[in-house]
Amino acid sequence: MRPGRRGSRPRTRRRPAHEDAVLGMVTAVDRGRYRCLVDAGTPDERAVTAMRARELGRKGVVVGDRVALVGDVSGAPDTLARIVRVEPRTSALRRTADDTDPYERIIVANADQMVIVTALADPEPRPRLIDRCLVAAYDAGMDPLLCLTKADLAAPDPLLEIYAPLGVPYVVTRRGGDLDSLRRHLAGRVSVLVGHSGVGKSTLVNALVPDADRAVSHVNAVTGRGRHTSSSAIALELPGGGWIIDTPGVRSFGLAHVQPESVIEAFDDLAEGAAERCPPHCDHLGEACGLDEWVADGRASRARLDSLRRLLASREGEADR
Ligand SMILES: Nc1nc2c(ncn2[C@@H]2O[C@H](COP(=O)(O)OP(=O)(O)OP(=O)(O)O)[C@@H](O)[C@H]2O)c(=O)[nH]1
Ligand SMILES: [Mg+2]
Repeated sequence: MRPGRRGSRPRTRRRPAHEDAVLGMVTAVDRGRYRCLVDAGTPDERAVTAMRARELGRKGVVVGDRVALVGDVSGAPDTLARIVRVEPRTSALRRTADDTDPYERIIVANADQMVIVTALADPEPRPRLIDRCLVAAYDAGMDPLLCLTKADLAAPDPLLEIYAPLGVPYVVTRRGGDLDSLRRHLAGRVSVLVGHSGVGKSTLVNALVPDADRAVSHVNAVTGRGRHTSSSAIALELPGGGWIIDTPGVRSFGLAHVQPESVIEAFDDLAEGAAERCPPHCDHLGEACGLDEWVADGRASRARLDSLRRLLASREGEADR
């Protein structure tokens, strides 16, 4: 292949078939090296370290991606394979750095459930961040699960009341408590943990995956903030089947890339009303929105509409205040 200047790649795709490639799942990314699990669940299961092949171009490779590997795929110490292809993703969790900077980053691929981890205290819950995570989950086509931690420090009721109209499933955990309910929700699925630093994501992972050995740290008593102990995403296999992906704490969740349509799709009762009563490109926040009438006619509840509007409004303004 001729080197070619940036942005002027030849348009013909001369991609070798790589028929001998093996498939793997990316479980961790560290400074340009990708850890991939190959032949999972078989006696040949092994972790292969790989780099990106040139032919991938600018395509990003993230935790959760299914990739095709060539070269030395033995997984022996000091060997390095090459990722030559990224399989189409079933989901992509994206965030924008902030709302005014539309540069999108994909954080995790192929997860089917977003576990929104929120501490009931220390640090204080931030409903606005929860709302934004919900929007990101609906946009990515992932099922949300609310996980309220540190119930030994504060009661979950006020927060649960806010989310009742949305019908988001939830689990409540506490120090020393059992995780049976959470385990049931995670079984057999690929779940990504998302939440502010210090809410207890890695603590959960350590309890769920016996040899995970994720570092955990204390919440600063003065600022009430976590220390961003975890610095990159990692996927770990659950003993009962399924995967859990720990991610670094987020301060905000930029949503500049999200369209209102992808949020309202998660609300069957209101999506029908929007199709029937709203003008094209309705933002569902202004005067012209037909959903108030839809609710007045008894076709959906006021609480549902208020919740939808709160989520839509959370897309606007500063990322997290
Ligand atoms: N009281 C109480 N403390 C908890 C609970 N769960 C976690 N913690 C504590 O909260 C602190 C932060 O936990 P981590 O697991 O490191 O939090 P994290 O969400 O992984 O944080 P980042 O990696 O920075 O995003 C640790 O000191 C934990 O021991 C809980 O249920 N109750
Ligand atoms: Mg952590």
